[in-house]
Amino acid sequence: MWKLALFFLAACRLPSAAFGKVAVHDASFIPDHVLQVTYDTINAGCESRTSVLINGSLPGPPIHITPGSQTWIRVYNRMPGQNLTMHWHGLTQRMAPFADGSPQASQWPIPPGHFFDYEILTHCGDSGTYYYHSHVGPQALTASGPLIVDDSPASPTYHYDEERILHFQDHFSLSDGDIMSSIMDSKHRWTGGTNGILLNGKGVAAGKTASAGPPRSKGGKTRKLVDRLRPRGSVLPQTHNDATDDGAGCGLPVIDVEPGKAYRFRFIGATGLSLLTLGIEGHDNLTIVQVDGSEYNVPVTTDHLQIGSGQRFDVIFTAKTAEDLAADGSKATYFVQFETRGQHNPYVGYAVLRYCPDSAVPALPNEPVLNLPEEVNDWMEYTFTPLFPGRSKAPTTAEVTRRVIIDCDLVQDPKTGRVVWEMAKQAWTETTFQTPPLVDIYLRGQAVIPNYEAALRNYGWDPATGSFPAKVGEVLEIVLQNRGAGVGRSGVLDSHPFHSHGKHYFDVGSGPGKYDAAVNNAKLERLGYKPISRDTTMLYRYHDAVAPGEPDGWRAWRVRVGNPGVWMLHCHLLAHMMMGMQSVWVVGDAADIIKMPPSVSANYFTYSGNVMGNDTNPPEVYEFYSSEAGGIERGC
Ligand SMILES: [Cu+2]
Repeated sequence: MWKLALFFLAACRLPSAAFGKVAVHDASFIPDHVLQVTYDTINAGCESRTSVLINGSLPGPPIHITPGSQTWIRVYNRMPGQNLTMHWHGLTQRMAPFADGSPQASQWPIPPGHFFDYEILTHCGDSGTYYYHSHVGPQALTASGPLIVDDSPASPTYHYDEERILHFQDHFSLSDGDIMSSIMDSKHRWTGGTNGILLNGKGVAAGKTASAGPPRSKGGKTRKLVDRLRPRGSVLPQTHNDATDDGAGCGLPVIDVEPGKAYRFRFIGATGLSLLTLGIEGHDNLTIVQVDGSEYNVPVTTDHLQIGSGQRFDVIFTAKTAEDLAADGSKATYFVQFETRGQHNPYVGYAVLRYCPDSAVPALPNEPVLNLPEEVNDWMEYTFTPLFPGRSKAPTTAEVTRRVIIDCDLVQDPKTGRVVWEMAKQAWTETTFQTPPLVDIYLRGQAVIPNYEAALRNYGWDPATGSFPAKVGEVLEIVLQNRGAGVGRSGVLDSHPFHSHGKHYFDVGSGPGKYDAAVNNAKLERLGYKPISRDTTMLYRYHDAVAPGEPDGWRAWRVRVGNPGVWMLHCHLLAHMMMGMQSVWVVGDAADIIKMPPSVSANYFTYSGNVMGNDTNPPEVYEFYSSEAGGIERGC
């Protein structure tokens, strides 16, 4: 009851002009998209696996939205015994921080049998490639799908004929539950790495062959589930069934192209573990035009890509002409080769780039067709730079007002005996906070904003709340730094794709050893390098091991703090996240955060209640304030 009373207090403080229309989010509300999340058996990588699925498919259906628009996506949790959230990876949820999808940070997770209506508000500059995924436990291994903010038809940045989505996911033979228990076990038995890489839900796991896959499932459970759950009008990513296709995710994925056409390939690194290096046989013309959505870079042409978990690359690819193909022995298919890096058991996978839809899909090659580089640490460092420098204002060295060094340590928790990953001496998991800070701030206001002064004395985070405060307007330099592991005094190092919610940062480089601001600044000056904004970049491993606690390897970001809300900054490897490699940032004061269009609903404030709705019991009618009038750019 007190919570409800406080809710009304908080709501009443809000200027009514901040709200747009009031929508009632009951069963009568018609969202723009519906995602149904289930835990079900699906055939993938030539194995049968029980997985968290979105609309019954792997990956989930692509969602296309337009820039400068408001979109409502209803997410149902139809899994028994598992919580759920959905995160819109890479999209700045600046106008709807309550809908960022981070469990125990921006929202209570969605309990079984409930739904949450997520609001997505795009700006004109948001066109690009994103994806959505669960943010709970290991669910994002399989529960992800492409999220595309289309170009504005009036002013496309590039002209091309067609698009293809290339959505990469890890395939584990172990179940989610086994992965969880091995990671969270006090002995921390490592799961042994990925068993395969799926492209648009298809692939061949290590040791499997396409022909050994399970029987066609047209009449089976999976296919029926897909038919039942797929929303009307949704389409699956554009790979196509092929001769080796058994209809169940086993076989070589095929990307169909036509001679002479220009394509936009949208590469999505939706892996939960793997860093991939990939190339296309006979084609060295991969022209990268956009990285991590939203900002176009000066085009860079390469013969191979490197995609970490959470990263996206948009590539303009001009297919060979009919004459080119004739000169190449009338070849109609070329292999796409992708390889994992940094794992004990490397995996080499293939897809087929096919020029003629009638052509047979070749068998798996016995030998790799490409000789892809082993080295990963220098790929495209200090290279991507904004295509529209006038729109992109990376902070200069002189503008930085505060530097936060986040040391990354693998240590044994003395209390639990568990092996944990710490960021700045804190391991944060979904169980660290009792109440999601954003919910708490709506309920209790400034009293629960982290103490800035205390944070300055404690590695950047406030010991009382556990979160990192940041003031709107300050210019942060955030340095993520590896240190030799303390566990067993081993000094081992690992690599981490670091991802930030809330606002893209400018990536100002990386290197071995300990971060030295003066040296990196001199390098930026010498190169005349203009950084580009990103949301996921790699902290690399430069050595297998160093002395325990010794810094070795850094990644530096700069950001003008804005977008009040509660945002996560974390490693994107699911195992590392579950082991604590996450941090929660509170941007702005309570007044900044609460005055953001909040979509306040009583159901947002309680977990055991209805979160944002309940479709198992009679639907409750509740008011849902849309942030429509909150400054969104309309109709780009
Ligand atoms: Cu990591």
